[in-house]
Amino acid sequence: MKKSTIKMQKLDAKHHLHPFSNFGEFSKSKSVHVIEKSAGVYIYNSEGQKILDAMSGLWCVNMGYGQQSLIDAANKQMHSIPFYNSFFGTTHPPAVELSKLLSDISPNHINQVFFTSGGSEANDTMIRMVRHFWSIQDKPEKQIIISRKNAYHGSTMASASLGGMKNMHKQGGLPIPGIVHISQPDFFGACVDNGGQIDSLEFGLKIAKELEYKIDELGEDKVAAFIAEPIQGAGGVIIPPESYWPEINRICNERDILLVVDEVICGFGRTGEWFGSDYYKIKPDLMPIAKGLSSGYLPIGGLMVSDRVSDVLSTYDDDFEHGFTYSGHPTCAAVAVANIRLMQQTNIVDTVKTNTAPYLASKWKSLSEHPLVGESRILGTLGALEIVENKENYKRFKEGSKVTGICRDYCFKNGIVMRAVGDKMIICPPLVINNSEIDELVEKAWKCLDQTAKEIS
Ligand code: PXG
Repeated sequence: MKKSTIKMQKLDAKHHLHPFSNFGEFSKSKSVHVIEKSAGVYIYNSEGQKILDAMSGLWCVNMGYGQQSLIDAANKQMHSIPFYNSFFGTTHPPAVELSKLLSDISPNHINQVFFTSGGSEANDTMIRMVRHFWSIQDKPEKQIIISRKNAYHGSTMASASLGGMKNMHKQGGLPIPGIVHISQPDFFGACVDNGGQIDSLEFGLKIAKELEYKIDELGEDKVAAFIAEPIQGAGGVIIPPESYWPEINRICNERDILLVVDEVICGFGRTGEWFGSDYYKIKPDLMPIAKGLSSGYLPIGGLMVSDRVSDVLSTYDDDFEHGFTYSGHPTCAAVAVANIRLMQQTNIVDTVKTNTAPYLASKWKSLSEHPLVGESRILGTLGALEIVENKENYKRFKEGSKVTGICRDYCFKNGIVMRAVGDKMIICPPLVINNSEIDELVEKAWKCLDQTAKEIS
């Protein structure tokens, strides 16, 4: 290993606290991967190894690495005005242009955006805005937000409370009051619990109806909103059965609650449509966005607001007491503008729909023939493999057997990044991945599965 790599690893272990990491273990291990360079769908570590990034950084580098127009946009904006705020009656051209572009590409009834630095802040903003929305209408008791188990909506106190991750709730006294969780539409998980295949459409309906029962139980006059990701990402790429979203739509239409569709992962082309809401024909009242908005080149997020909500908010004759220093940060906004323009110019969303997603699906599905794979599922460019001990009866490996951790380590060795989430291996490659890179991705995934199977046998 190069001396410079070892030095970097030592310094990192000593001074850098990493997100979602075991601090004690990390500071001792000194084996962190140092990522130095990138191009297209590849990253390069400090040893010069070329690695196919099948996770788009962290579900965000949708347009791939090294896009010159994004780099130029940041450079140009830094020269004119790198930062100015959008408080106290000021704005700047990139924030104006980005708001307009977002209104153009989002569903017709959504025409405004409140900017944040990322998805967590977008979801915190959502909670305050939703409660304010009801309060303005003399319904201050409509406070509760219904979310789902195993959802991920961020890491701040409020967004981690919205999320349904048990391990996160264990730390820091979460969830905060006024947030309740119902089941996730985890079809494969239900097959595992059942020891065999169940009917997916019936299952989707059953899980969706939990929302209706929960609203009845709590009282419609107490419930402010329901939040969900179109496809759960960090929870393990949980693609709901086809019956799920139409039923959720029906329930939200019939009840007086707001529907919040968290587009932080599913937005910006992931499903072969601009938003997951377009794919599933959902009509959101609010849409948190981030990640793919700037292809992750600079941190920016936002809360997209429908006419229904903004019409009410604008009747309030005082301030909405909320905002961040970096709301609408000019340089971040300029990069997001360049990113969306590039997406439009290259017609990437259509390419995903007509070529990338179908080709990736055909290849990814072939992995279900591997002895370790109980299911391979994919929608757009979001894919998961369910790793099982026995495919016939949906039997999982014993808890703590770390099979997916072993597979993830082989991925790095073989020059590919995939994520291990519980019993799942997941992917979310850049939208710009081409067919031969998809071939490489799937060949490497097969090889890693083989090596894992050999090691555990
Ligand atoms: N909503 C969703 C659906 C997300 O996936 C957030 C909100 C929060 O965004 P910020 O920008 O505040 O991180 C996310 C973030 C993982 C992982 O382990 C996923 C996310 C973040 C970090 C790790 O898969 N998603």
